[in-house]
Amino acid sequence: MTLSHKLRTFGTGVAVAALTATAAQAMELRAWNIHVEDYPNSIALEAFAAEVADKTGGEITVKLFHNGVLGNQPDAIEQVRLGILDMGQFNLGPMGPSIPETNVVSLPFIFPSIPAMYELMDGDVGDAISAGMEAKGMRALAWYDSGARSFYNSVRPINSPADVEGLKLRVMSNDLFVGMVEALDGNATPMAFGEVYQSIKTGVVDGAENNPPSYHSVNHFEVAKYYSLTEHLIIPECVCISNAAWDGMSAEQQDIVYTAARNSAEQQRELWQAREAASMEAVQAGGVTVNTIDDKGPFQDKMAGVYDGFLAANPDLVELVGLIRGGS
Ligand code: GTR
Repeated sequence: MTLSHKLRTFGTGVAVAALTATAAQAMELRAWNIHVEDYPNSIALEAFAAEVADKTGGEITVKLFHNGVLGNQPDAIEQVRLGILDMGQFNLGPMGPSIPETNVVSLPFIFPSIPAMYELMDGDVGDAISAGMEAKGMRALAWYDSGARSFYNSVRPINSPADVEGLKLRVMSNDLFVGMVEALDGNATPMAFGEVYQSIKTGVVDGAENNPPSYHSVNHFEVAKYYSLTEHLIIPECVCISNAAWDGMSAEQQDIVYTAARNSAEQQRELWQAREAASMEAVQAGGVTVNTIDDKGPFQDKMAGVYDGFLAANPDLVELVGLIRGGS
């Protein structure tokens, strides 16, 4: 019997009791994932699901929906917050509009390196961000790596901020990224990930920005042949669960789910390193021109206004930003 059937049949009071009883016996967690099935994140999520099913003796199962089939990321984030969806493997970038604490990792060049990001996210900074999420309906169980994002486009290589001028670039849905591109005198278009390939191909935008595995996995490299290693954003990702699903579990089940997510993050981080290298090779074999940028200083200097605006608008996040910047 489905929950809605129960609600119709018994009325709310009895239905809640029935749901609780069912939850203690068997719970299926529906989980959103944007990536293709052989992506490091997807493989790690499969391992997470297997561990949860195994350790709970089948009491909890995780049904994974890869390839973004359950909708775009901003919508999925809202659905997990509301408990309509149980879980999601989210990038923190599109979370900023609804969960302000997550925005600190969307500030350009905020983490000095990937190892520093790991250390901070596995410590106080990650805890503070997860607390912000909890207040808005979900929590982070573990942090996945998403490398560094760089610009790519179909027009020219980017070596200095002046090369960005006039380029139409897709960004994830968050005003911070619009501000970032505008600070470089480019034109920013927020857009869902799934629309980017066609948009570059048809010239709606000239390019976008992403890490090598995503640039490669959904074939953006075929239509935007200049990949310039600006590495302007290091945005971690979460394995997130709705408060509703979390609160419906026993303490023992929560422990199993948490541990499985942490274990999957260890695997994801290892797979990520290998995938990044493989993607860089594959896109170059596919005709992409990659250029490195020895001095990122001119790009960083242009971001002063983005920081000033953010800190002025979010005085309560000044300390968290300071924790990251001083914490390496
Ligand atoms: C990827 C990230 C996705 C999504 C995508 C995008 O790197 O893993 O969750 O945020 O970028 O650009 O929309």
